[in-house]
Amino acid sequence: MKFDSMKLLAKEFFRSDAQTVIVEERTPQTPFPLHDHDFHEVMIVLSGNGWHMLNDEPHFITCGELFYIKAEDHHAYEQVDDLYLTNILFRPDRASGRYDFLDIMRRSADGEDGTRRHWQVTEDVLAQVKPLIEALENEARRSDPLSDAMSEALFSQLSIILSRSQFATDARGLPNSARLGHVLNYLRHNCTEDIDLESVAQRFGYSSRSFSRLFREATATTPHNYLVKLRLSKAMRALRATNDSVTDIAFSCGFNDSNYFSYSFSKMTGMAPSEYRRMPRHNHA
Ligand code: RM4
Ligand code: NI
Repeated sequence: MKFDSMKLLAKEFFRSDAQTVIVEERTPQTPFPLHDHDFHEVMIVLSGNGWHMLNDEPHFITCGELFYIKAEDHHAYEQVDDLYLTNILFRPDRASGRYDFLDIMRRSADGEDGTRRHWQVTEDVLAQVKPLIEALENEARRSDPLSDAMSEALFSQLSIILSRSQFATDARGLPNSARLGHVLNYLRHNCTEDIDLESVAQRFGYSSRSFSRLFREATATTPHNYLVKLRLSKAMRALRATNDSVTDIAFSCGFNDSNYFSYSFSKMTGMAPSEYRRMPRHNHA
């Protein structure tokens, strides 16, 4: 498949050939066109929201989402709203071999072997990795052999913590410091169901007023809006992946009114569902 997109080069970001990992904060991430890289990146959303187009799949992203983006992946950011993120850029080919951070990421995060490349990191884990990311950022500003080694060691720790966070369960009860992540994850996995947001709030231990407020602070959107965007992103994928009728897609994606679906769809994409379906790929303008 031929993509008409730009390629970002490590030499524009890394300070030396020996550097294997650096941090690029995007506070905020501005809209960014389709591109690939000659390095890999771990992207973690800190707050806000936006559309992340990854290999032609739209994801409506918000806080705590982690993506492991391989060099050859194509992605773009669109319609961002206070989207704050941390990018950790790394180069497998340069690693010294003394640290196995790449292996950790590979083993835990490589889509091809059935494990995940996209998951929710809860806010307690975000708080845990924050100082490590800061330390990594500081080390990576210098470029001498010891700083390079320290950066790799820090990334190694980060990778372990982040990989473990994929398997975090709420078996021990849900600490307040992790519940927003669990809510977002729950909504993402159940968005095609008939969801009553009041009961979701209750189930995760929120009063309905503090739920909306805390949700908005972290994501720059409301729970209702988030749900609609999640459903729309499912619908966008289904429009392209299937020949099902627009009405069927609307219903299977959790909308119970196909007019409302078409209205929200055009409001967001600027086109009717049927036009979107016909639109050539790799063009998200
Ligand atoms: C951009 C965007 C890209 C990333 C580069 C380094 O702002 O986040 O995804 O590859 O930075
Ligand atoms: Ni990128």
